[in-house]
Amino acid sequence: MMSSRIAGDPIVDVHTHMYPPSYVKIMEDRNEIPMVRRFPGSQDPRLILLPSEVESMKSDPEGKSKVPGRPLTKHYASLDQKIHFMDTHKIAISVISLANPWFDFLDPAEAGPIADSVNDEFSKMCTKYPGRLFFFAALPLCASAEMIRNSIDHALSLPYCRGFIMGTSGKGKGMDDPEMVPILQHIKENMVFLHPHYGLPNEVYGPRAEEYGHVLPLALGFPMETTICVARMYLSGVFDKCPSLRLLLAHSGGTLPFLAGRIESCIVHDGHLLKEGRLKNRRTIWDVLNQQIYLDAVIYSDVGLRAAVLAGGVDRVMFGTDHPFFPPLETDEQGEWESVTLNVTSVNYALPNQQQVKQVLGGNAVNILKLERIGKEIVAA
Ligand code: 5CU
Repeated sequence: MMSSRIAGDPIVDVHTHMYPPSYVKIMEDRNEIPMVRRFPGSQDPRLILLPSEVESMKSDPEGKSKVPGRPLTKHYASLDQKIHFMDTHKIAISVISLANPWFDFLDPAEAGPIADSVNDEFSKMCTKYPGRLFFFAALPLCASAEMIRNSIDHALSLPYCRGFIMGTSGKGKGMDDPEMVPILQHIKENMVFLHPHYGLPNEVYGPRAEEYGHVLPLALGFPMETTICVARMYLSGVFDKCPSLRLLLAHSGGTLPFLAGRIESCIVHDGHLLKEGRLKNRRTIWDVLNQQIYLDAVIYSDVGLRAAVLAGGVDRVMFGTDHPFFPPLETDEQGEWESVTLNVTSVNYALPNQQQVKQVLGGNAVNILKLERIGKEIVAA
């Protein structure tokens, strides 16, 4: 593969999802989350994904008072629509990834071949737009270790693969499970994009949760899930056992930039860790943030973005959109999305100069994910 220069100052989206048609078909054939279902009162089929959505399905299975989930518009599965979205927002390059919950729910015996075939579908999409699309592959984490290793090797043989997306549940016991260590070691220095799906137990949202739509699980459950996952990885020593691991955290690290100091303080004041000798010669959570962690810029405010940059370093934060989630509700979905412009504005507002703005909007992603390495010249939009 030869190296080429990317023209101009491209905007790069590192957090942008798709459900390819074959994956939508899997969800259509299911009657548990994740699933796609039609309801009499809704024009589009509905995509029902989150554990918190199960409660409303239980109390109103026919969706008579409130249709559950979100509309499955063509933004989720259509490549033309992805390119239209990119063009509308002047995004030169997208690193696309399967959205949650990946292959976590599949029968372990089937998960390997399905994952390889979905990753091949992603690869083909990238081939149609050389240089504009790359992808993070998804892994059959519910399958055997051998199958997972084979899928890692398969994905890495695909030219536009730039790493892996995975949820916080690992092989079912979380990312601090010792069985995840050889898997993360096998991934080597390729990026792992860690993304939430499971949120927090429904009870924490209280008995009136259904009145509040998706706000609590998405605004609070997702970020806390990511934060807890990374804290567990840190406390179990995953970052030391996998020194080449590079972790890109969704939603600017959940609440990690804000809570890292508190995590550190709880560690150094913990008698149990002291007695076990685990406080000696350790890297702090700040060290790990600056050495092995990258953050996306999907945080929707300059305050959050500043925290991400202060915690991670300006050269480790990368722009994202979370498309096709967070579409505009009252304006045309084919036009500009407020969720995207808010993230662009936050980057511009939070950073002191244009050099840093360009880094976060695209330059960092090009360098970190080696997006210049394709077989031909890339012409930025
Ligand atoms: O709106 C949602 O449910 C989601 C989701 O499931 N995954 C995601 O990445 N963003 C929003």
